[in-house]
Amino acid sequence: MTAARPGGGGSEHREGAPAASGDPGAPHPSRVLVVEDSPVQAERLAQVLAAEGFEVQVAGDAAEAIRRVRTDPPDLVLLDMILPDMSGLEVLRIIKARPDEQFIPVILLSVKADLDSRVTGLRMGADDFLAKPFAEAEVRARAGAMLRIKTLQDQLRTAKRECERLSVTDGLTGIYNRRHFEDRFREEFSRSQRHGASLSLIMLDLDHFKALNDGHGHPFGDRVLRETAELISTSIRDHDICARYGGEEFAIVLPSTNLQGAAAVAERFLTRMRGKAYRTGAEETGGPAAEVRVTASVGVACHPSSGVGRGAVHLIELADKALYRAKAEGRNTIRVALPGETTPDGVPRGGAL
Ligand code: GH3
Ligand code: MG
Ligand code: MG
Ligand code: MG
Repeated sequence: MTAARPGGGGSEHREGAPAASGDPGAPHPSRVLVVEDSPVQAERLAQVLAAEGFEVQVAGDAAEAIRRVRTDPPDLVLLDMILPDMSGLEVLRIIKARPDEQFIPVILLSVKADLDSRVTGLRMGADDFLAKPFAEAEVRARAGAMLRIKTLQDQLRTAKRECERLSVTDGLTGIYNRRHFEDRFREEFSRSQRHGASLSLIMLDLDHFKALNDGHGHPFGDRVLRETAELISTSIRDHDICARYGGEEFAIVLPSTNLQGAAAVAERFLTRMRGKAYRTGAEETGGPAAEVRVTASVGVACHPSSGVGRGAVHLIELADKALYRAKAEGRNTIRVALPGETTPDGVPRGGAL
């Protein structure tokens, strides 16, 4: 995933294609592509399927079938084995060679005696067969069964994608969580070592946040965390990674960015934060309305200019150390890591990476 926010990188797919006609909640009829060069056979199949409520398209050759599958994938393909321009098995291979795309079931149409082709077809990923000449009831039953399997496959795929998104997302703010930060940071650090490119890390910690919670209530504190996450993630590029590192602390990974560039990005966060006024009042505290400003302290470190000697963890230590200095030197400010700087105890807060 390459996006500043979880779920920001992938494209949406049509999911959960509905099954046969008569399905009460069905938003669209299922779309079936019949690939058959005999107009008589194609017409017969199309009629049977259309009578079931499916939206049927016919492709008379392999080239048209491949074009349709690529530009507007159907929910089911009925594929003749013998086509004028290419073998049906070759078309099957092309349809099934898209593992990241949606599942498209393929029913091969073959003459009963052609056992070898059937075995090869199954090995190549065909989902079912229909023997010519067709019995209409069998066409209906097999198409319906395949579409039921497709609906389940689509639901599974959607659920898997949602689980993946949740596993990398911080529940309160919607940005990446710490686990994802650690995975991506390690990857980006190795990449920067391999290619000799700069990699910067910004650690940002809200100032006096405990007092803010105590004075205005936790729901208000939560709102500040959400809006800070929003402010940061809308101030960075798509391939930067913004995560909630801990309670009121954020980590931002900036690939291909030097120390000066990262400090400029951090300055942008602080400027926007200083300009932002939160209104608080009756809903949060029961007290009179007030305007609250929230500031943050920031530490910035960069590989290789900060003198990172002990790998990715050292870069975190250095950004942390710079953040401590920003706190110690008045808060609401940025400090950059200095070459050779070490943490007092040499251990990053929050454990191992
Ligand atoms: P400093 O300027 O030194 O960083 O002071 P601070 O008060 O921000 O730091 P401290 O570590 O003392 O307090 C952090 C506070 O953040 C305490 C904790 O209750 C609060 N916090 C952590 N997670 C959440 C959360 O999810 N929601 C809310 N509302 N508060 C949180
Ligand atoms: Mg044919
Ligand atoms: Mg903190
Ligand atoms: Mg704090």
